[in-house]
Amino acid sequence: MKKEWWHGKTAYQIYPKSFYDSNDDGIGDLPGIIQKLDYLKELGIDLIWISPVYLSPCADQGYDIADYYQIDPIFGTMEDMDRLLEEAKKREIGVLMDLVINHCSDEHPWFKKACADPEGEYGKYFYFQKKRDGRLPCNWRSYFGGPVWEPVPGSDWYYLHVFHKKQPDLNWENPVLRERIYDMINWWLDKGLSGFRIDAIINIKKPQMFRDYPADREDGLCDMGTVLADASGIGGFLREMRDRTFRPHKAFTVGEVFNAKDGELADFAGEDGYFSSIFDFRQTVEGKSVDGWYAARIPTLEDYKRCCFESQREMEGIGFYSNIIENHDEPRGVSYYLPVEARNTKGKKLLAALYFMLKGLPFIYQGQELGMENMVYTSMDEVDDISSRDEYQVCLDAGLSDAEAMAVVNRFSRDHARTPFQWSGERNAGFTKGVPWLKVNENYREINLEQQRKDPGSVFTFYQKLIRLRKDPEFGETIVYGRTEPVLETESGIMAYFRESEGQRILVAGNLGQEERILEIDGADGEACRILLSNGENVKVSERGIVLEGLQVVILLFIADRM
Ligand code: TEU
Ligand code: CA
Repeated sequence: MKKEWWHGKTAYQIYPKSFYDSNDDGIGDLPGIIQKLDYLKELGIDLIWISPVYLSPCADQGYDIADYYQIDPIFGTMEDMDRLLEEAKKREIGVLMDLVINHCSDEHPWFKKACADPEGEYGKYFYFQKKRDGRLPCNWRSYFGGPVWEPVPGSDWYYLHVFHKKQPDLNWENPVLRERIYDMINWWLDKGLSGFRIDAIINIKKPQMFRDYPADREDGLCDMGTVLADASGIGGFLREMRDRTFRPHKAFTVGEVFNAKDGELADFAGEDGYFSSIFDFRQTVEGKSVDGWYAARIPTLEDYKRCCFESQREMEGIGFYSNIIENHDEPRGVSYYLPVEARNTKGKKLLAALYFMLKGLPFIYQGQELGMENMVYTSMDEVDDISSRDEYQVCLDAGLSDAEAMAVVNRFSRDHARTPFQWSGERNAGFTKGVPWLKVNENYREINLEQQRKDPGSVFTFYQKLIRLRKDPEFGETIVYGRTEPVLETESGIMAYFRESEGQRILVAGNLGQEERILEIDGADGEACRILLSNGENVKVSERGIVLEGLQVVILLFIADRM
């Protein structure tokens, strides 16, 4: 595999609004990120992805951009952004911004001009249609509920939005629009960004605009997943964008790609792919349902294991997935994948090691390194996220009681990940001296950085060690480039795999249950193995095998001349 500058990195997602507030208005900001760069360095991070900070009315927390060339005043100024790039560079940290180009905000000047004259120049930047025979052009359902068509006030035109109505879709079929996007991307890359995380990109290619698909709910609408499965030709757009922007800048790009079709993986993330990498969402979508959150099932650790191995196999020889256990759209990984009895420091480290050691580029979402957990919501008044609001309504429409609907929101809300970072045991978890824009999780007195930094047994310290392994001169190469070989794959309650390169093997073995387990693995005996990391008090490797306590994970280096 051709080596790339980013292969050995460890990435970190920052959700700026909730990271660190430098001026006590209750909202995290760019100067706040700058103040915490040394912290990220201490953790071992060398690439950060910053969720959107562009000018935005924040209908979808910045994923609705009103000006791609301005920083929203709640986050700071363009000077702050330049300073962030400079300070990050000094510390050898690369910065990725979020590229939201499927749609913009309805408050973007392009859209305002378009609404004033849907048939004019700017009208072609979007999708405008009129009703036909009294019906909307098609029956697609927006991701945030309701039809994708919204009337332009005071006219008989409708515009298309696959997300919220304040997020009109940009018309990628229009070459003029594409040029404006490429100009913008190059403008940012010229500033010294390392690249982008690319939002919702699969949506830029629509199938025929006037085609209805079979309704999958009583609202008569159909899921966008069905619609996109019928679209073809996205490659033309993505290749053009890559060649005009990312490639000449040697930028790293990671695509938010949910529905790549079978056999298209290399097109998206191979050596000559549209992107450097794409996120592995197999475990994220496992158990989800077109009916909505209320019908979704939370994956078990067994499901999690199966998903990881499937993805590792699928990507082998093609490229690098970007691996996650959570992001700003998901509940906290430890609250989601771990069963209740495993939601403790030991279980959190188990999950950390199992995902982090997989082949690919690991992304840590802010607070994950502390083992931050889900909130407990008792009323919708405490919930901000538009997707949670929509899904709550879907629950009620499906006949669930308020209490049942709240339970669903508690399982899946995007706000779980968006609560302020827990820096310390001080008021508001040390995130702000003002009033935080979103409630801080009450558990900040037990779970916070200040305390974990001092504790050699903390989740934070464990993540630091995991990150260091990736950079180890002796075996880091194997962790970055080695093949993944599942072992004891059919044994339930165990997730174990080798990372193998020439002359070196590293075993990652985790006990997903509470009872002691003994793993018989060829070549594993006390002398032939070196313990690189474990979350247990003692690691017993003997002729009998590897003894794992409940929830124990071990990372063992098999010494070459004994193999
Ligand atoms: O998400 C795209 C997306 O398709 C899913 O995340 C999903 O629709 C959503 O989480 C429903 O709960 C990206 C961003 O990550 C997300 O924050 C934005 O809301 C969305 O795009 C629109 O820009
Ligand atoms: Ca602030």
